[in-house]
Parts: sequence; structure tokens; C-alpha cells
Amino acid sequence: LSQVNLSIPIHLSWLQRTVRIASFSGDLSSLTAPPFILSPVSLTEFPAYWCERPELFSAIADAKTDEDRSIAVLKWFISTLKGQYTSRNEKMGSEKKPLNPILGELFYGYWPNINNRGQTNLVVEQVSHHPPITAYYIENKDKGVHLRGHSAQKTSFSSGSIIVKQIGHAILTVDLPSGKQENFLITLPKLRIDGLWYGSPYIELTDTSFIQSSSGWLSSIEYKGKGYFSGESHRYKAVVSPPRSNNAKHTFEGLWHTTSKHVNTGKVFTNVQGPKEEVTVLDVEEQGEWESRKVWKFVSKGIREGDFEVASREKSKIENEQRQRRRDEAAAGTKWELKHFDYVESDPLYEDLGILFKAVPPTEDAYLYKSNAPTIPPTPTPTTTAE
Ligand code: HCR
Repeated sequence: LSQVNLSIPIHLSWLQRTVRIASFSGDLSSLTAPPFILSPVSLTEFPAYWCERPELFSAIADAKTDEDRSIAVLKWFISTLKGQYTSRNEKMGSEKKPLNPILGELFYGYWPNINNRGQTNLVVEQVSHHPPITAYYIENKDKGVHLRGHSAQKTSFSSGSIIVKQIGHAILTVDLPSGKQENFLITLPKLRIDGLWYGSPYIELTDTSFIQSSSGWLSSIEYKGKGYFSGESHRYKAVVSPPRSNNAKHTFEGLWHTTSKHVNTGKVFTNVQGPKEEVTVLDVEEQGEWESRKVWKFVSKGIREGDFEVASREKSKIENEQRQRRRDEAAAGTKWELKHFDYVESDPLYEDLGILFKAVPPTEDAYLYKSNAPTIPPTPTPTTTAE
């Protein structure tokens, strides 16, 4: 995957085409990208970024008041941004085009219970291929915290950058000691992919995203990256306001990929410079045929080893098999059934919470988890010893 043998003209011709196609179709997943820009990882793995600091996810349950819970959710959310938006640059040198999941692709994983933080499980399913939509459910049952959401993207082009509007939202739910639940509607930031003309894409976040709690507390997060008034990469400012008030009680400011502070007290708020914890998954050989790393095994191997002929041949096999499946379904008059999620046209929690901060759009669809994932990690098969 090194970029050593790349000549500038290749970058330019591909990027010029990218830009033209992207601005027409709004779907980057349908682009045929040159090898140097390919990632060996499928988009179904991305929801794992939500929990690479599992102790911050579980700490949400330990907060004692509505106000503290809203701050704990904001702290966890800001601390996920580095993984979500800069980890390909860190691992592979620049942002890459992830593998475009097949319909029904699955990704299961977990973060083990260490230091009383409880175990957190992850279930991901590709619920649509065109447009690509990924649904996920992350749960720490021991602590009574879960997150459900879905993610799709709409792209456009502006002044040499690709603009990615994230479609979808997430709902985080905490079980309270009173037996009630508190819900948080999380909207997603807009992305700008810069660095295209240098053949070295990277992401900057733009605009504002929100976290609205059912308790009434609202966090508004403004992203002010490089090229904006701050001139510094990955800067944000978040204000947290009490119910029915436009006056911020807390302000947090800093860089989401390193550190930020609580402006009111000067204390450190987030610090993501330490190691994060990748999700644990079954060995690929033990995975089922629909599990992401099994599906893409040979394509990923080809990309990792720089054998793009193999990668492209294996990718075509998967795509042809998928086309045939869709033709068979059409001929039989059947429809692909989702395994772990039920589709709803309108998410009642999005509507109830969105109205409090005038969310745009006022209503959104959702994928509700069926609570039917396999045991993660699988219970070991009892071994019988011969007498
Ligand atoms: C836009 C993007 C695919 C979608 C990726 C998302 C939005 C997925 C949900 C995650 O929670 C957050 C996330 C982070 C990624 O950074 C983002 C990807 C960045 C690039 C990729 C394009 C489809 C590929 C563009 C190809 C070149 C120009 C890099």
C-alpha cells in the first residue's frame, strides 16, 4: 500500500474523475479507486470506533446526575473522534477508501470486562448495499448502557474537497437506578476530505453536531478545523446548556485528536493521546460466512500484500455472487431479510428529542435491534475427556 510508485498524473487523473463522479452521484462507494487509495478494512468494522475507550462508555452509567451524565456522554463522544476520523492516517499514512460492504455483511466483537467496567458487545449489519447503510448496536449490559445507530453518507464536491454529509444518527440509552431510562440523541458531524490534490487525503470535521438528552441537557459541538477561523486542525468547542435554557453552563475547548479542557475550571476534559483498545473478534477461520473478515479475506490479503490483481479478482467474485443473489431474489419474488435489525420509517426517539433543538431533518428512519446476536465471545464447547 505504499505510495512510492505513484506518479502525480495518476493521482490527478483519478482524482479529477473522482470529483466529477462524486459530485454527480453523491455515492463514493461506487467509485473504482486506484490501489494506493484502498483500505483492506470493510465499512462494517467502523462502528467499533465508538467504543475503543470502553471505560469512558461504561463511565456514563456511573454519573450521578443528569448534568454529569450529559458531560460524561460528551466526553466519551469527543474521545471517539480521533479513532473515527484519523486512524487510517495513523495506520496507513492517509485516509483510504474502505471496502464497500455486501448486503447482510456482519461484524461481531467485544471489549472484555476489565477493572469492573463490564463487558461491551458490538453487533453490526450492512442493512443496505445501494446506498450503503450500516446499522449497529453496542451494549454494556453489566452497566446498563447501550448505543444503537446507523450510518450512511451523501457526498458532494466543493473547492477541491469532498464534502461528506453523514446521514443517520445514534441513540445512547442509560438504565437509571430509578428503573427509568435516559436517552441521548447524537447527531453526526459533517466531514471534509482535503489533501486530494496531493494524493494524501485526510479528514477535517465541519459545522455543528448535537447531543440532546431526554433530561433536557443539550451539548452543541462546533468543529473549527484548519482553514477556518482557528487555523488549527481538529479544533472544537462544545457548550452544554441546562434544560430550556440558551445559556451555556459548561464550555469545553481544545483539539479532539489530542487534548481539550473544561474552560470554566481549566481542568483537562479529554486526553486521547494514550493507547486505545481495539475490539476483540473471533479468528477469521472461526467466523461465519457472512462475517466481514471472512467475506473479504482474500481481497484484504491482496491489498495488504500489494497484490492488486488477486484483490480485484476476488472482489469481482464477491460482486458477481451478490448480483446473482439479487437476480435470484427478483425471480423468486423474495426480499433479503435483515438478521439483527428491524427497519422503522420514523424513529420516535429522534422525533421526541430532535424537536428540543430543532433537528434537521425533523424526522429520520432507524434500525431497531432485535436482541438476537450470538453469544459474544462464544461459550466454549465443553470438551469431554475419554475415561
Ligand atoms: C467517507 C468515508 C466513508 C464513511 C466513513 C465514516 C463516515 C463512516 C462512519 C464512521 O462512524 C465515521 C466515518 C469515518 C470515515 O472517515 C468515513 C470515510 C472517509 C473516506 C470514506 C470514503 C467513502 C472514501 C473516499 C475515498 C478517498 C478520496 C479517500
